[in-house]
Amino acid sequence: MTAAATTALPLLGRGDVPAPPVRIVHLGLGAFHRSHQAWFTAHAPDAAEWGIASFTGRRPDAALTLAAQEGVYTLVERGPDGDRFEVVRSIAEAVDGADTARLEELLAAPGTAIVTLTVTEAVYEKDDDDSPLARLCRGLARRRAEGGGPLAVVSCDNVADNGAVARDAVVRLAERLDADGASGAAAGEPGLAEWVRENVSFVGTSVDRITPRTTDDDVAEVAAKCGYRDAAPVVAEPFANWILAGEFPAGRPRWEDAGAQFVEEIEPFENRKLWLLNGAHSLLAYAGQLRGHATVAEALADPECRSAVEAFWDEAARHLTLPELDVSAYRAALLERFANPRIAHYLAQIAADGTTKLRMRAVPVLAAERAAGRAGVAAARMIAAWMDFVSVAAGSGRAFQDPLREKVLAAVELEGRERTRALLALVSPELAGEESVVERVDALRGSVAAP
Ligand code: CS2
Repeated sequence: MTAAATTALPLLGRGDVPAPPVRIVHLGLGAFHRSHQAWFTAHAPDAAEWGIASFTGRRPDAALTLAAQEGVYTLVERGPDGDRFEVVRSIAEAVDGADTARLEELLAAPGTAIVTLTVTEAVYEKDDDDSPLARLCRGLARRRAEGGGPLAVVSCDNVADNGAVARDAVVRLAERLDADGASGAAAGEPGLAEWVRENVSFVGTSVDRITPRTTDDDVAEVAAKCGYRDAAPVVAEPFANWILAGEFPAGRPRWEDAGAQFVEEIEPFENRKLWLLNGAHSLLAYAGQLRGHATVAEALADPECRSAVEAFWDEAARHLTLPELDVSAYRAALLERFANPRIAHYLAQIAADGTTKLRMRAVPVLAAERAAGRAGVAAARMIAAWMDFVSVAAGSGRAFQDPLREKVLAAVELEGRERTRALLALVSPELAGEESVVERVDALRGSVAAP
């Protein structure tokens, strides 16, 4: 379809159907939020009662584009044999994250029952006043002051123990506001931190849906196949999974009827996802790029990368013992998902923020193997591949993103085992303190070489 023909098409919007009332506030309006939480909410039988106000984090323009089409967008479900198109209407408002007045107003509103988060792994470690979590805290201060009542915060980031990590980060920021006299609590009154401990439930989750970046071709395909203009479609694999544990004191959509699973204990499920899926992703991102591959599917087709992944899965599986985890079926499904030839999931995208990601994906498996009296060679190989990758990237001047980028660059300047030790300390200070681990990782440097 020509550009002129596309421009002549009607823009996607809500038509006569009103937006659902806002009861969920989301921080981190990106593609994954739209293929996952917004999609599950749209599929709940009570979707008409649960609208989402979604605030951008890093890309304000994403809110403008989506707001122009009244929050409505197309989900392109990309299976190995073709695409399915679906219009998702659960986002009632798409808002620029800089609009903190609207955020605070909605967080204080008694009708708001849930805050969901996709703010990226690294944000939970940030203490600056402008982080999304600091903005959340200021909104919660207003909710406390105005008597908006309890609510649930649901972290949907790939962080181990994400519920507790979110709670610790929010309480820490609330204590800071209390100490600065900025939380609105009068002297002698319980402060914001105490209010958060008593009124905010932090729900832990494991989230899963592979969602590569939308391309111009995807936008053109939607115009050609759907007969309307959508400047912000999202592409995702058919598979979607959401496992949650925790309380919702002000209610929630019936996500279980949309396929979500509620469990008592999230940790085993979280570990399965973080180690098997995300662990394999990180291993492929570093080893695969060193071997010249660009996408997950390409890297997995390389026997050397594939066997490194299988070896890592064997190690991780020894610590995933709950029968309902059904690790062999999960592994088989992952191989199929990763091999989907129609999804171009770029390794360069997955390689970002290595120090934070490896802490969740490789370190726990290595530590568990050592506790069981074994070396954890496959997990150590993943860390070594990251070291090789950042060394090559730094040497070639190629950009790479990491919250500890300056420290990574300084460590790369060192020589031999000292370099390995310094890099390992950025991923795990504990492991870097064990000489046998440093030696093991050092010996594995260069082991996934270019073909
Ligand atoms: C990936 C994840 O970029 C990454 O680090 O491992 O985004 C992954 O695709 C999702 O967690 C899949 O659910």
